[in-house]
Amino acid sequence: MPADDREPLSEGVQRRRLVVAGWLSLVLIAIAAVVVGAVTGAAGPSASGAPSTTGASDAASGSAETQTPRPAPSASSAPAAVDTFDKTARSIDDPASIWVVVNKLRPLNPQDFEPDDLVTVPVAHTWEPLMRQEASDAVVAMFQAATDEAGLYLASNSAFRSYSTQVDLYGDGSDPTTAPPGASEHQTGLAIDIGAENGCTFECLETSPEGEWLRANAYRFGFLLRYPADKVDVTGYPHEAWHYRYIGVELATEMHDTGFTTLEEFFGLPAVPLNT
Ligand code: DAL
Ligand code: ZN
Repeated sequence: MPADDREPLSEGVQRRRLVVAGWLSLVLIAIAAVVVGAVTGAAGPSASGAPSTTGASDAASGSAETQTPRPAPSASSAPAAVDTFDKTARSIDDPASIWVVVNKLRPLNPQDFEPDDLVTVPVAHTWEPLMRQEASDAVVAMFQAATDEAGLYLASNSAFRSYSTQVDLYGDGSDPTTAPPGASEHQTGLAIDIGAENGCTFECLETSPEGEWLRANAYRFGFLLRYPADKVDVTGYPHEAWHYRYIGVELATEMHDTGFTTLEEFFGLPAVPLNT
């Protein structure tokens, strides 16, 4: 049938059709709004894990965004531990500094340096020990702790040595465990050769309970085993299980905690080969 032959719709039918069309439009708009809302919500900051810059106000408002569970932060986004230790806090060149680094490449300046606060260390000994006051106090505390904590009795075999004493000891330089005059830590008043009161001295410390206790605990009192067995080509000396150097609790603890065993490596200084 030709289109213009169709019977014209009554007004009532036209109104009903308009009403139905209107409702259909409203339903479609509502569905579209729901879909758009869902899509934009999924891509929002809370779902992406991006930190909110207004966390406090979000929490206060109790918005849907803050109620959405946030993913746990990944391991890679966790803040790294920051070591704030200041390696420049004290001089490593000044012979009066407890951080002074002395080795065959770094002799004392002046060569005949002598500390001005030497005291007698009140501990068991073979040769009367002199050390700087701060180091002496630390030795006393450490020896006492060895007794209290482990029933061990430590003794001093050598502490401060003057330049002229080191000249006598060094002789023709044939002993690889004796530093050249002017390059010995003993001259700083901060070094001590430790043994046991029972007569176990020097190499005996490598296997004795006293040596074992010192290796594990000396850092707590500010001391460092200065010439470790595995660092002879860093320190320039064979293993000396008896030679401890006072560097203060702060530095000793930092080196212990970060795994550094020589001052040369900790401060980034040139290694000293054994035959230097
Ligand atoms: N035994 C150490 C290296 C000194 O003589 O200072
Ligand atoms: Zn020594």
